[in-house]
Amino acid sequence: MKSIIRLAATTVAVIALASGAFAAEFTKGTVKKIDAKAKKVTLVHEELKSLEMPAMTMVFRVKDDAMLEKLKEGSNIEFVAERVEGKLTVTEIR
Ligand SMILES: [Cu+2]
Repeated sequence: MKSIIRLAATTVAVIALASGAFAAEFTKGTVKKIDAKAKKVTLVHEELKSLEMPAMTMVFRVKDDAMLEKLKEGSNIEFVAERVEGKLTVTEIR
């Protein structure tokens, strides 16, 4: 019984590690335009492997206002994009 619990705990740890690494996959991009009112940003982005998307220029929603303040038109960023409620959203920036 103990070994089963240990195995389960190990499995959970491995899954957490794997998904964590997946979530933290940053993609390079350049800020082209910011629409603070609509909470949207146009990014020229490199290939987004997590979304199976080739390099292109496109509009993303941003997760929150604090993120918008960090962005400046023309600046190079690294970001994480995810599908939130069916819409492509920038969820992390560094
Ligand atoms: Cu795209």
